Amino acid sequence: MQEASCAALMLGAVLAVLGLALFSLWRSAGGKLPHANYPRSLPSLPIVGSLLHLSSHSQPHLMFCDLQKKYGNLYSLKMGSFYVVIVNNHLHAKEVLLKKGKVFAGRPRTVTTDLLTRDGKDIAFGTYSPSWKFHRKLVHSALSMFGEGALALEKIIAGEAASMCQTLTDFCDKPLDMAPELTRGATNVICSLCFKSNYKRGDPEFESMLLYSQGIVDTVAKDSLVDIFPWLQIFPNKDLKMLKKCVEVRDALLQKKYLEHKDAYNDNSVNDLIDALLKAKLNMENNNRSKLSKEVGLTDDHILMTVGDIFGAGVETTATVLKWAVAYAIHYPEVQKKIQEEIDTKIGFDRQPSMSDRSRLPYLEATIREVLRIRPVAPLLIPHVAITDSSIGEFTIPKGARVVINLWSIHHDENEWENPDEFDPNRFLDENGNLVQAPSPSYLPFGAGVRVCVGEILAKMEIFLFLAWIFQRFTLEIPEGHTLPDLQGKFGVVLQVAKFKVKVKLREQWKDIDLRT
Ligand code: STR
Repeated sequence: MQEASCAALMLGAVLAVLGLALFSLWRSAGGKLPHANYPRSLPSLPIVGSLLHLSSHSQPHLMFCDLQKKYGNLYSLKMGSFYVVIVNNHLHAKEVLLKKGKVFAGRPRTVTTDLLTRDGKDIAFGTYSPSWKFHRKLVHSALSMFGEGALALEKIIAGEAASMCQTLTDFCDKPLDMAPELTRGATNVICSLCFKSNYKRGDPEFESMLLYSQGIVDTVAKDSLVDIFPWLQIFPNKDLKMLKKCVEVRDALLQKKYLEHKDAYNDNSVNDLIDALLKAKLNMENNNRSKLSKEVGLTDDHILMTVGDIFGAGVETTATVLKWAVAYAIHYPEVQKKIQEEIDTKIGFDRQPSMSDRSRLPYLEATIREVLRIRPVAPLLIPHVAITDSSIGEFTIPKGARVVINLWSIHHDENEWENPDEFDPNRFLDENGNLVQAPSPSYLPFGAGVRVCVGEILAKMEIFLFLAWIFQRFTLEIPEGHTLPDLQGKFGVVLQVAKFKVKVKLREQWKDIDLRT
């Protein structure tokens, strides 16, 4: 009798284990729990997923915004075999980024980002792990040490603004593509912070950097087919070839800077981001904590990739916002005029703008906020991944789901913004012309939570100072015979601005002043 019940028990246990194994196999193959409330899904087919239902639009942020009409503001689809949830509403976005920030702090691995970051050894595209947390903390403290709040940083930005204004003066009244100048300004600021060096106009290293950076922006992390179907790598692929080439050039440049820093390293003089990362690495190794150092991955690769991130992000994001700001200033001469009037009365012509003027120039600040609203730098942020089974609102989200925050929808939500497609800095001001803290909670230009942009403060300082310097001296117009800049934008890892020419006019008040003095 006892034997029989023992056997039954054993059989029960075996069946339970088998059941559990089968269940987890079925779940990992995309099986769904019977009573769970999953987000509404676009139709999908085996292998291709929902791709056939997505092909009509070339711009994913606009397409995902449109799809709300049919599927509501939280829906799912399949990119090949990957389950993706699209979030178009600020309440859900905040639940993902803030309330459940750690649960959704994962990142997907893709062919292109793996190539760029040596399999996720960076901060932006690396998934959530002890090593990621450690690196992010390091960068955060290094950035606040050399940047934010430090007078030195303001000096660096002002120096670059002065050099930019000098070039613009030299090219006054002729059709000029301002993009390379704006990019050089942003590059030199981040170069000073990362490497303590900078580039003169036309420097070949700078020109090659412009090229490789553009190549990376054009090809990385935009859910191209090879990211959705990694097996496509076996076929010749133009984009992938270009990305590999660009990454090679970038890596050689980073490696050179890194070795120079390693050779010249001195514990008592930590001057830039590389020094700070090297110091952390050496400290760890000297204290015989190499086991820890292995665990948190403070390898040469990690340092290089982290610097590559900060450098790439510092250049591409700031330059993009500046280009959008210039494009909108040309489209809206009345906005430009108001910015200039504010600068003229609050600063005048006897001195240059400084960070302490920020609170005195609410209209400029409101314009910057409006630019970041209407053309967010990263309209889909970077995709998040659910680290465990979780939920968003009343919907079940399975572990491994990719969660895309559609910042475009959030910044163009008609329930939150009046005429969201209209460019209007006044929406950030009250009736007395003072900045309103937050006209709508539906505004997240830098993301939020554990993955919030590490460079937010630096970016805001740069954008404010560069624009204040430019508009104090110049009026920007369309050159005769040219059309207005295209405001549509081209989707990529940043929302790119199409090339356009500007006529830079030196304002009357500056005509007799030689900027070189
Ligand atoms: C730009 C090109 C480059 O050389 C290196 C990088 C890595 C970091 C990326 C950057 C890119 C584009 C903008 C990103 C940034 C990390 C954070 C930033 C994606 C690809 C944004 O989220 C907008």
